[in-house]
Amino acid sequence: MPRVVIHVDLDAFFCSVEELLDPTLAGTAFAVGGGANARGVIATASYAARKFGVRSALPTAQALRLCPHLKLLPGRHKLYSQYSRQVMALFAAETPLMEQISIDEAFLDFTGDARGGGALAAELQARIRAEVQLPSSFGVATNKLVAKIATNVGKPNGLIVVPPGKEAAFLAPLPMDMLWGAGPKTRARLAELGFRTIGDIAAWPEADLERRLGVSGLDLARHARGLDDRPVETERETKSISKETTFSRDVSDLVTLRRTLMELTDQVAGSLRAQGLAARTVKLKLRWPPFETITRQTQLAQPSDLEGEIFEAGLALFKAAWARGKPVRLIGIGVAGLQTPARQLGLFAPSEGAPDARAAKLAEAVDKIRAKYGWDAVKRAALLEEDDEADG
Ligand code: TTP
Ligand code: MG
Ligand code: MG
Repeated sequence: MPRVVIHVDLDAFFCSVEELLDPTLAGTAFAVGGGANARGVIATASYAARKFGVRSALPTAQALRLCPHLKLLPGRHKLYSQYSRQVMALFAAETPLMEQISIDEAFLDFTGDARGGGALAAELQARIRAEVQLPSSFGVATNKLVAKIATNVGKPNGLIVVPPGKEAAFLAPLPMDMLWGAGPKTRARLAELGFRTIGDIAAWPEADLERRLGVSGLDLARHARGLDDRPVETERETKSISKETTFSRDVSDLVTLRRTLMELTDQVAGSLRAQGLAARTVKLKLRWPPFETITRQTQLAQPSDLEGEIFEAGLALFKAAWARGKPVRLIGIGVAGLQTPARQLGLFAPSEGAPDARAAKLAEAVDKIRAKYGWDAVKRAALLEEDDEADG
């Protein structure tokens, strides 16, 4: 049975809340964001302002050059959170299979519901409009990837249903940029190779994409064909271990961010080993001002309980998600897909002296010392180094 995955994202969310409280804003070019002096950026812009090129994350000074009559509002985040909770509660009452992925966005899994995805989405959209007075867009498909793209294609006030079997055909004519999940570097590489549409990627030999882009090339090839088997995961049922840090002041230098990520990974891996578990999935969480939170995840080739392997995967996610210099408020790393370590099963046990075996022995020794003398008795050399690294 094909899955029924619904993706929903509120339209111009912060602006829509402002408009709700001040209807004279309707149809005008306005934005929520920081001031033009200092280093203010646009959090979001009304659709009327978007016609001038005003976008999220654009420096406010630049936005005012594009649209001199732009009305700027400072933002009321508590209020936006309240509206967000109201909308999410409405979804949660309809299905336990809900995954909130940002303040205004969620996946809902309605597989097996007799009402059908299209009707359900229409009903939810009408209820958000009637009960919370906010505009939203919906995408319905057999998986998360295609559902989210359908939402984006239909925005604003959209509702697009992609029937089972039509995923690749739906994606093919769309610009490559709509294939979410690919980091800026991968996108740049793809543009260099001359790809324009998602169909261009789908038509390209998979092996060549892998050769040029590594594992992310394989993901990309699958995604371009509309294939995606990631489940809709509720917070509760995702068994995972994670650590995160909220900085007292936003941090934008790579050295600090990288070191923090490694410290957190060190704790996560230690906790995995303490429980005799290895992880298949590595997740990264980032938050930047005002409070947009993103999560990214990737699969390891083999389950691991070693900080080196988990860190490498986490750092790759970080580099794909982070634009150099962007201030970060929170960084976190987590693991999921927990199982007993493959190493102990011995099936693919690396030979003694192989890098993996050495790393495992080192980890074991570190755990012993820490058990005896405390966590800080051992610090990874890389945590002590202050050298920046090449942007690779
Ligand atoms: P989005 O859903 O990305 O954007 P949006 O709801 O404003 O517009 P649309 O979905 O119709 O394209 O983000 C939700 C809110 O998160 C947005 O209203 C403001 C905030 N936000 C930021 O503060 N900074 C950002 O860079 C982004 C992308 C969003
Ligand atoms: Mg939105
Ligand atoms: Mg959103």
